[in-house]
Amino acid sequence: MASIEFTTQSISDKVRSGHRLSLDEGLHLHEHADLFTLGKLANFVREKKNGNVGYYNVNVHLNPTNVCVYRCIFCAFRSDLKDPKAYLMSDEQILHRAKEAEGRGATEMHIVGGLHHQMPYDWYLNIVRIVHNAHPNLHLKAFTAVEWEWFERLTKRPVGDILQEFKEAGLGSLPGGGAEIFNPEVRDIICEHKADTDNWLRIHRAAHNLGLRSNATMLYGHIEKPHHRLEHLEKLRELQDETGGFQTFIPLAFHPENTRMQHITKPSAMVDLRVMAISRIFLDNFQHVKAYWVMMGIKTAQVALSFGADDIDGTVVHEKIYHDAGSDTPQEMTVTEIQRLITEAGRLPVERDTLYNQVLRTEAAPNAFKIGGKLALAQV
Ligand code: V47
Ligand code: SF4
Repeated sequence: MASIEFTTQSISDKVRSGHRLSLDEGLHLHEHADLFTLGKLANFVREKKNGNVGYYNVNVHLNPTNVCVYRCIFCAFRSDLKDPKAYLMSDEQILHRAKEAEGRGATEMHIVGGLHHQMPYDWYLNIVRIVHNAHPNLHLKAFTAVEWEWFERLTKRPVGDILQEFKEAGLGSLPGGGAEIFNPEVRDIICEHKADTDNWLRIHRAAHNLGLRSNATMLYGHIEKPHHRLEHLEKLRELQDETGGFQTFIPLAFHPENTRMQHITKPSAMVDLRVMAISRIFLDNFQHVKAYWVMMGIKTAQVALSFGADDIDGTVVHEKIYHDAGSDTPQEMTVTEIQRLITEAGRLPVERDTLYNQVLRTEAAPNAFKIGGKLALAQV
């Protein structure tokens, strides 16, 4: 076995002098550094990139159907076609949600769902088209790489063409879901059949090449091992070197309730913070790392703002994927609550739009907004 010629101290010095970590160095830190050393180092990187800002956004989720041809064993959201819990939203229901979103002052609608056995490609395209036509100021962050790959299968067309068609219909960017864990053996167990790692990366590359930004996620705390996490992060870092198109990385903790992996214990706050910190340190070419409070819980998300995260996502109305899997976080938080929890964590709350431009509002008309520019580090 090769001797290990680094220590936590030597790796920390490397990070502080702005150098990139190798996979082995990242793994060493993830497995051996004590939590506070890891946190301090992640906080160093976080403040270097984003100063004291804690970003949030005002968004709503739309999950147009829970019917899904796939059977990921970590998923509590999906339903069979004939299951009593199966649903499929009508155009009217979708438009009602979009109107409600705009009425609440949302800047973003996050659209993801199941791959319905019977719905054609045009049904998905129509969702983006009708919402965009009725509410052009709402940024549509829609469909994971798994869904885009499904659209390729439905149409037999290349994803570049499909993304272009959706872009013309009003698509704004891509969310980061569907990445799960890139290791093929683990992936085959937890989400057999759906878009594999090469396809997930290929689709994000195609989006970036069209000027569409996207996010990236990693599902942890199930059957993966720490080295699978580092391999996953390394693949994302490589693609980001190539395209620069990722905006935010979001580590997602596995929620076991109502899934086929119910026997697994949900990751502890310690694991959540460790994964958050190593992600921030390792992904040196990602500007943002998000502590998705719906998944982490509000209290851990607050601490995560000092363990690498600079963003806690949004007010998040109508979220189903985590709540079906037993998340006991509230269905939504008001802007005042979000601002309070960021301030309590010692950070400066800044509302952003999906593309990290500052959102400007007045107290007199809080549901109206203007989009400012990007924050310069000197301002924060
Ligand atoms: O891909 C599903 C995960 C993802 C469970 O881009 C689960 O801004 C834990 O990607 N326990 C979808 N995780 C959600 C997602 C996301 C969320 C917030 C923001 C953004 C963004 C993206 O949810 C799926 C899967 O990895 N997931 N079931 C579960 N039981
Ligand atoms: Fe379907 Fe997505 Fe659930 Fe997998 S995670 S079963 S693709 S809805």
